[in-house]
Amino acid sequence: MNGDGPSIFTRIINGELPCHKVYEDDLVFSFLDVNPMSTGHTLVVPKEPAVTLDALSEESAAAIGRVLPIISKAVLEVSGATEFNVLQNNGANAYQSVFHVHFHIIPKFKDGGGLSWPMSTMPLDNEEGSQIAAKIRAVLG
Ligand code: DGP
Repeated sequence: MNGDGPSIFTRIINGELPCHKVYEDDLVFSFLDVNPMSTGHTLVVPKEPAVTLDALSEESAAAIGRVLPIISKAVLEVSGATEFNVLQNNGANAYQSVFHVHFHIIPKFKDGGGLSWPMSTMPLDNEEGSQIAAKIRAVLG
């Protein structure tokens, strides 16, 4: 749920809306993206309707983690790609448009087809890095 009733992905999972399904188990559902960035662009979605990854249960996260490599391998075999990106957006400002956790598997082709990546060339400041890493370690316990 995201405040406006079930997400579009929950409705797909429930069979209320059509999709090109590629995989399903008790906790995970996977289907082709309706606006593919390249041939074979596939979404892997927990059935649990968490909005963002940080809100997902460990059980669903483990289930997703188990199948991501397996589905990726199948997508590569079918698309003919040997390289791919796994992308996961959280929050509108981070380019999330469907507010139900999902992972994109996006085959990358030599001709440029697939995801473009705006790589940073700004080096991490060593002192700032030490402080941030220490704070994250403290939160993780
Ligand atoms: P994101 O920006 O990370 O929230 O990506 C959402 C993706 O979901 C986007 O690539 C398009 C896809 N999508 C949105 N609505 C539908 C739908 O109804 N069916 C399918 N198959 N994909 C959808």
